[in-house]
Amino acid sequence: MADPTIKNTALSQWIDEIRAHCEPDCVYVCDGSDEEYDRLCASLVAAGTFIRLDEAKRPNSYLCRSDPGDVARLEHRTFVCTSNRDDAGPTNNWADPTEMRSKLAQLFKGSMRGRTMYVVPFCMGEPGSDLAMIGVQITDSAYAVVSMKLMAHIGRHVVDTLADGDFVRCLHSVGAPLTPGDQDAPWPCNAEHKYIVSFQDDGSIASFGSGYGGNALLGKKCLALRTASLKAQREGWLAEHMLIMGVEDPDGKTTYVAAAFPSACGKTNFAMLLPPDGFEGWKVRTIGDDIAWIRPGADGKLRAINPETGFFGVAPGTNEKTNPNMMAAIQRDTIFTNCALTPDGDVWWEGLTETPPAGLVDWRGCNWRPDVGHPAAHPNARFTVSRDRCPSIDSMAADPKGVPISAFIFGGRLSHTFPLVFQANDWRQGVYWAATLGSEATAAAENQAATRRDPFAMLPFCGYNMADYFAHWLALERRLTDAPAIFRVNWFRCDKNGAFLWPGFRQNMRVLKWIVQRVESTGTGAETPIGIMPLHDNIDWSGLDFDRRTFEALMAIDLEEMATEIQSYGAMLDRFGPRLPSDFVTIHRTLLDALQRTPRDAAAARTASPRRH
Ligand code: SAT
Ligand code: MN
Repeated sequence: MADPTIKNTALSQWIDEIRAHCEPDCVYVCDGSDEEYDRLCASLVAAGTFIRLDEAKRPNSYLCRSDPGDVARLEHRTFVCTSNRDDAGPTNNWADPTEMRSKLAQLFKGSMRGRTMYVVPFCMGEPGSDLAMIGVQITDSAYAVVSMKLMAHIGRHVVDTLADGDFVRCLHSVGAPLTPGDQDAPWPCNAEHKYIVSFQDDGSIASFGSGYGGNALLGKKCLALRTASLKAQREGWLAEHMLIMGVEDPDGKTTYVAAAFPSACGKTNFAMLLPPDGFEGWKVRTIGDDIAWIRPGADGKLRAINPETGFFGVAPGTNEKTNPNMMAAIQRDTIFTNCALTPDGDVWWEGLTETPPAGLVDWRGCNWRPDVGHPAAHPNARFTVSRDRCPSIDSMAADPKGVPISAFIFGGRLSHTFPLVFQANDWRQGVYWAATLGSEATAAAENQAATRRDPFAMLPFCGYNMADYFAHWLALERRLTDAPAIFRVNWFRCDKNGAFLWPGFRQNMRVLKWIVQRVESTGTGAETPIGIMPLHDNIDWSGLDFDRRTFEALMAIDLEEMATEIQSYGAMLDRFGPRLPSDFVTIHRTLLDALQRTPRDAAAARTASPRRH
């Protein structure tokens, strides 16, 4: 029966249709209130899914243990369905939409038996804003509902702002129906079938079989990246896998930058960076740590919002040194997933303290000792927390108009070849450096670690042909009077013995200051074929004794090595065939020519003028 309180006809029909197909015991439309959150968390405690943490140590917080077979976003089970295979492109897992719809119809049939079907209206971006996107997630996972509450605006009020408008249909089931008398699992999921699907023909999303992270919180990677990136391409804006931060100088002037890093590069830590000693008066403020929606304004400048309201961050490695702001944020009101439990009812993970406390229970619920041969927390253990808890949150974080973006930063984890930082010579070259971004699978002890190419850090998230995405980025420049400068950074360059040359973390502020100075036309650098690079004297070293020799090793470009590196991108570019914009091929060739023409000792020789190039 239609719910009379839901005025949007399309929504009430969709709810009825899904109820009839998935056969839940009951349907519940979420109001998004704190009271509802508390009630659902209490039901998750009763079900054995959540453990309430010690109220004094970690107020209003929970630990959740997932099924050991459901611990991460699943790229090989993620599909982009387009009628024309080429529209998904060679970097996506394509599936035929008709075949996928019929496969999923079978899987979803009766999949919610014995469970509550939650209807979660949600808004990515500020409700009522032109930039926002409204979705409705139907799910049989209460964990997904409470997580969505922290990550987005949810509840019935979102349906009111929707009026008769359209919304993104996001259907999710853990795929574990119950028959009467069945004992439910603490983390129900489907061991056999997992699908995370974007139907780009009608913009809907369906996810089956998993309850974890981006597989289940459908507003995140599915809607805010895969679905939104295609919408953005059609409408002339960008949906990016980027953090957004404001850098405030001692005079109170804030410069906003957006930055993309593949996973395991410390993106969240960078978004919450605490300036080091010697940078008194400088502040970094966080707008977002994962997703940016960026639009050209009438003034020809790009403005960005973070469509999320919370953080879903990786726990291992987070500590007072790497991210004190996040440590403060997760003091309370946090959901921890797959962390270890301490005997006094708190959480622990590798890297939190040097020595693990005694008596830990690991992420699978087993007693743990340091010699058991596996970590106590899962490497992809997470915390979910609202941005309101983060001390470094920017006052503009919820501003529906967004913040003006002055620079884009792209960074990978590369032990060799790439210097600490350089500024692309122009927008086109910057797009090239972003498109050829790569990251090594592990902290490389040797120079031969396998590098995964991850264009714009969007490999698993671009909802259409990546070649069209490159073209979209190239074309954007014409619509901007003030195109942001584009930078590449690499915190991970190693010496011959595999030791990191750069201390990273808070010290990255020195690089950020140079970037801000470049875009504010006060920073100086040296011209090289790959772009503009700071010399030792161009970096502010207050509070750090970083010698010239190490800096030179960190910044050195071996022209031959770089030319070989760029040649190696040919194979990746060839995969796109004729769809690759011809401009892109020109940029590739021009760069290669410039490298091959430059005399070996000429790199970093000329000093660039302190203005935007
Ligand atoms: O699980 S999420 O997709 O939200 C995070 C990630 O894996 O990048
Ligand atoms: Mn991410």
